[in-house]
Amino acid sequence: MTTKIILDCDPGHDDAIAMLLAQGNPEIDLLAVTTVAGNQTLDKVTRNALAVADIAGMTEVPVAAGCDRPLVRAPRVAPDIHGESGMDGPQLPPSVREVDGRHAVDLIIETIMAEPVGSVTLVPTGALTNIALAVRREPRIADRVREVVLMGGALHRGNWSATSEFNIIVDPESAHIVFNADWPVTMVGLDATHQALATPEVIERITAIGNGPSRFVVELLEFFAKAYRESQHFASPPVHDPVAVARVIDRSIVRTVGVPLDVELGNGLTVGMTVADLRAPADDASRTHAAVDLDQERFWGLIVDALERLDDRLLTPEE
Ligand code: PIR
Ligand code: CA
Repeated sequence: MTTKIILDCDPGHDDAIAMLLAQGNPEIDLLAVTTVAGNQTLDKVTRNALAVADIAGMTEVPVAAGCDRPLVRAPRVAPDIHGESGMDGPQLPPSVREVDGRHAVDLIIETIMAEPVGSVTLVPTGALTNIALAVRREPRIADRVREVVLMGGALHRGNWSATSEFNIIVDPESAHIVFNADWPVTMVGLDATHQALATPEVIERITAIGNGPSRFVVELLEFFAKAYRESQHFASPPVHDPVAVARVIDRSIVRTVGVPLDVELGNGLTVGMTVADLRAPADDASRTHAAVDLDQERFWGLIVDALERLDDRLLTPEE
């Protein structure tokens, strides 16, 4: 059984790897890639998404651009981590692909409404602006989506402020809408993604694959490692976004707890914090779940497997 997903992203080094995992894994049916301003401006992340779509051989997958700024707050980008292009490191030729003519919000709604109820999983790996607008514009998608499995938030610490993670703090109002809409939400936050470290051993394993997609990933990881060393005091960089995709492929790779979750919208110290109410016992039937642990060995196994398969696909001539 494959799972249909829409990947809403802001590539972004780790978003690019999430795209490759989604395209290369046989259990994922990638219906669309949509982009949102975050790591860099909308134009830049959309250009990057198209380039990654080329590398992944996504001939059938539409790539549509969405919102170019958060709902309420001023836009902000992360050049210290992702560079001026949003995906610094690899030298990429401009994509020959065209961006889809539809706005990402429309494409998300159309896609969900056209698929059977309960069949589409939304996987946002950037700010939640497109997803929030989609559920406001067409509230019926809340009942139709199987679940929202998002990279964002954290239970114990932030990365953009002491308490808050980048994807949430960039557009907390959108995050608030998404966390409080009546659909299941799994928050794959820093508690899990900070375990997805691209150590030298991991980079060696990916290098050993020796195909085009793997060389691209190694170049991404080399830039990302340097940025994370210099600006975040990390010995190896955490590869956040593919952890959300991995959770969709195999739930048991990411351990979660079922707890109430909400988003702080005040303008004080904790703006953009994802607040878990840990007073009640964890409940598997909770509408909201937070990731707490990652099976690192199986996670990297999925990445390696997907990169190997992508090469096969590129070698298969199209009829
Ligand atoms: C990663 C990101 C932003 C800032 C830093 N320091 C690191 C991006 C990633 O693409 C990921 O989706 C999320 N935001 C992690 O906070
Ligand atoms: Ca991202």
